Order: sequence, then structure tokens, then C-alpha cells
Amino acid sequence: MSTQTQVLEPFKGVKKVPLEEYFTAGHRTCQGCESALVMKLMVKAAGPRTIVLGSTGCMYVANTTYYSTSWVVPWMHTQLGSSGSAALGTAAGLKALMRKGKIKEEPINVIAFCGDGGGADMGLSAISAALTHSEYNFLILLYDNESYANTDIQVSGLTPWGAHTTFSPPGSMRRILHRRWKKNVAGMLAAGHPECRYVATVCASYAVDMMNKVRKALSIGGPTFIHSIDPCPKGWDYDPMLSHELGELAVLTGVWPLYEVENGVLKLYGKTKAIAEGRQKRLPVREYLLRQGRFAHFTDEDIEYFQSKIDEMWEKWLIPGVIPFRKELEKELEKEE
Ligand SMILES: Cc1ncc(C[n+]2csc(CCOP(=O)(O)OP(=O)(O)O)c2C)c(N)n1
Ligand code: SF4
Ligand SMILES: [Mg+2]
Repeated sequence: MSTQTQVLEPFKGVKKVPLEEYFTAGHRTCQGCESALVMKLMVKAAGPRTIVLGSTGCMYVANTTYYSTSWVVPWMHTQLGSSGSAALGTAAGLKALMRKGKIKEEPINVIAFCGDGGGADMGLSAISAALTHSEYNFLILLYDNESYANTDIQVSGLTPWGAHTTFSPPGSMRRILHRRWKKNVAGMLAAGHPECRYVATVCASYAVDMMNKVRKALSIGGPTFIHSIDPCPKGWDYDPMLSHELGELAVLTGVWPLYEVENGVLKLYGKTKAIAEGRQKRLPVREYLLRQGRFAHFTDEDIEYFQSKIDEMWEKWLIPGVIPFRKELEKELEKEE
């Protein structure tokens, strides 16, 4: 049974993308900030009948400095861990107002964004709860700059292994202070939330694909979730002109697999699909890591360890880079070897 709420055809190429902006001048993000680009593309894909809710973080603080904002659509700040609650409450409120005849019945997009700190650490339970409510339509978009960036680059549950942050500076006694592997948030949410209609990972370096995933999430009906990887010149420590290239390298090295799960069916897409099907070679992670100052302290051994973890994700997981479970049979075969 289709629960589609509106028709938002995918943009067929960059020339079909409308010129109108709903996130425009007036923000104060760093030069080369990919999270700001994600905001711009996200709301461009959604169009003017959209309410955006945002939890505390760079995309709140830098975009709504007193008396100036870059948002053209209605926008509301929500507490750091509350993007899930804000999305659900707003969608429920709109539905009630329409049912009571207080506002016109029409599709109004509800998008709540959160950072990796707000979404993947503090607000994970609220997002999880929201994704169980199939009767409401909304999108939660997690913009992942891989640190608590707004408060000066602290480690989050999504900071990559070994990265230099203000909480994990490399020192002479211990070169690698951050020794936890990044959580797989989109995979976890897709696997555990059967009511969630749509989950996708995106990268703004592939802008049209990214906007089309937002359009699909907003029209499929029910709760949806998108996780975007966002190069951050300040936190990742690189020249701002490299943002686009670093996004591409995250995908081409296999560090960031692009996939969507639509009504429980998983599809790899874009360059990730090409790599998985053997049409494109996966690049060594070295090319991605060594362009960023946060990994400048890595020795060859550290790079090899990082590479081995990415290889494991691609070669041993049930779905490359997405589902960590392994088949019983494979484990048995390994024991015999
Ligand atoms: C409950 C609570 N704790 C701490 C803070 C301070 N704080 C504001 S923004 C922020 C960082 C949020 O990180 P993230 O969600 O990753 O967004 P980013 O700043 O990276 O864009 C923190 C810790 C807060 N606003 N609320
Ligand atoms: S610190 Fe990073 S996420 Fe924050 S505004 Fe600067 S580039 Fe963007
Ligand atoms: Mg962050």
C-alpha cells in the first residue's frame, strides 16, 4: 500500500534544479563548510512549503546570529538532543491543525536536522522513538562533521578512530588517544526501525543525488532519516577549497558508503554501487586521511589499521559497508582455515 504524501519528482541533472534559494546569505559558517551546503541543498530540494527545525550546533549558532538569519522558510531552534521530539511534535501539531480545519490541508515538509553530537550521541533515543511513529510525516537529517564542532571540536561517537580533536590531542606518551570506531548510525536505525519508511546516507559532493534522496524522504510518507557526511575545514584541518574533493574521497575510499533503504529494501547507489559491483576500484584510505591535519600524526601502522577496518567492512560484512552481521557459514569456514 502506497503512503506517498506528495509528488516530488527527482531532479534529472543539475540543470533541472530550481534557482530559488531558501537558505541564503547571512550565515556565518566557516569558508568551505559542507554542513552549510547541506542545509542549502536540503531546503532547495524540499521547496518553500517547509518548516525546518534545528538542534544546537554550528548549523544553529552560525545561521541565526541575532537579527540575521539565512533561513527563508520558517525555522525553529530545538534543544541539542531533541531533533527527534521536535520533528514528531511539529508533524503531529500540523496534522491536528489540519484535522480541526484550522489550517488548509496540504503537504507541509517537516525537516529536523541535528549534528553528530546532538543526533548520534545525545538525541539518539528521541530519534529512535520518533522513527516508530508511522502516522506522521517528517525527515530527520543528521549532518555529520564528525565532532562537536560548535564548541571547538570535541570527540563525538562519530569521530573517526585516531582523529586529533581538542579532547584527543596526540602526545608523546600516547599518539592515538581516540580509540573507538565510528558508530554506524544509519545502519542501526534502518535495521531496528521497521516503521521507518526510508533511510539514506548522502554526501553533498554528489549534490543532485543528495537532493533527490531528500525529495524521496519527503514524499514517501511516514518517518524518514538521512545521514550526511560533511567535511569541516576547521575540525578536519584542511584548506577550505578541498571540501568537495574530501567528500568525494570519503566515498571513493569506501569510508562512507552511499546507500538507501526504502521500505526495508536496501540499495547501494552512485560510486559505492560501482565499487561493490567491481566497475570502479576502491581507493586506498591513505589518500583521504593524509589530506587532513587531524590525521597528520598517523604513522604507516595507523594507516594500515584504518585500511584494515575499512577492508573488513567491505569484504566481511553481510552488505559491504552497511550491515556488520556475518553469515554463520562464513564463520565456520574461517574456523576450518
Ligand atoms: C544539553 C546541552 N549540552 C551542551 C551544550 C553545548 N553545546 C552547544 S553546541 C554543542 C556541539 C554540538 O555538536 P554537534 O551536534 O555535532 O553539532 P556541530 O556543533 O558539530 O555542528 C554543544 C556541546 C548544549 N547546547 N546543550
Ligand atoms: S566548524 Fe566546521 S561545521 Fe562548524 S561552521 Fe566551521 S566548517 Fe562548518
Ligand atoms: Mg558535529
